[in-house]
Amino acid sequence: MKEKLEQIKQRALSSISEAVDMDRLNDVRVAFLGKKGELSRILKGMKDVAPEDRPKVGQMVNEARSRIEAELEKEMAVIQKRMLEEKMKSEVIDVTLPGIRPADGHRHPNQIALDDLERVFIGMGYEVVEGPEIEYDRYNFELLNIPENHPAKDEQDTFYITKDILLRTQTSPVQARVMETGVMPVRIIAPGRVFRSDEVDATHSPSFHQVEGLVVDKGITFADLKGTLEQWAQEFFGPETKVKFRPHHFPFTEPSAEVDVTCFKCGGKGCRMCKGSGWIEILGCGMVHPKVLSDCGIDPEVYSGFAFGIGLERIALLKYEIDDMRLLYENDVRFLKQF
Ligand code: 2U9
Repeated sequence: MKEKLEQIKQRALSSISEAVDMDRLNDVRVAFLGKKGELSRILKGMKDVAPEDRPKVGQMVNEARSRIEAELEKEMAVIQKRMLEEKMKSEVIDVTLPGIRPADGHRHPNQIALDDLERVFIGMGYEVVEGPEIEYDRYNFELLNIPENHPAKDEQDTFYITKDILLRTQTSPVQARVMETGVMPVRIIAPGRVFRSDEVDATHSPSFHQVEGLVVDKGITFADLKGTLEQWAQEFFGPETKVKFRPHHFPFTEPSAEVDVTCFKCGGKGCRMCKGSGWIEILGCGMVHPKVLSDCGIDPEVYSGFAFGIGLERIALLKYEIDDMRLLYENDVRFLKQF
């Protein structure tokens, strides 16, 4: 029996030393120590052993089991260590390899022009305010001195949702809402998308962007308007830029003007860009109509203000010398990333 046990032990130890991974090691455990394993079989055959020899045989089986278990543990630790080393080797990261660079986006020419414009006005103490694209007729037209039956309200020009709700045709309702709060003084610019029922061509789109400005305080005059717009034009188009105010009409401002700047391409000499005139029309402006002030709850005897409106696409097309507005909406990155 002693030899048989010794032989089992030797076979177990050599199987353990030959095992290459945890699965093989487990097979060895089952084969020698399992319920139906070789040592259990010896114990089951104990009935054939003489009673006086049984304690001795039991002790020998236990010794063999302890030795095999200890060897299994030792080998298990060796295999685990080796597996960990292999895993670390295979997962090694070469930190010197160049990273995978995510594709860069690019600011849209409209956004570049808007950022440049906002920077100048923020520098002059203006706040940027936004408002809803779906508006009430009251804010888009009534409060801006555009009453019922005014031609600007024509269904041909305006996208009506109901009789009283529409897609805003200008960003002026944002300023009307600010004035209505009654918090003075007001010094804001309102950039945003506007909608007019237009056919698409090189200079028109049913959806475009405006940046409107509004200043309301005690003692604001046309001189403040002229100085402000001249300052903006020189920072935006270049320090040599001159501005020219031509009389015009808007329902929400009185007096009103259109503003030209000296052509930033030829400096005013006349070229293809300015169609030989030396001047480029850039925006509309005026002193806020007293009726607009009073309808928005501001006393025109105490306060006065100026307002202006700039077509964002118009200045982006001019500044980047793009000759077709449709290019701004096609989102072809090859075009957009040139600016
Ligand atoms: C309030 C009072 C007055 C905003 C103004 C213009 C002149 C103007 C055009 C520019 C290019 C429209 O997109 S465009 O075709 N706008 O010429 N806008 S004054 O006047 C306001 C605004 C709000 C409460």
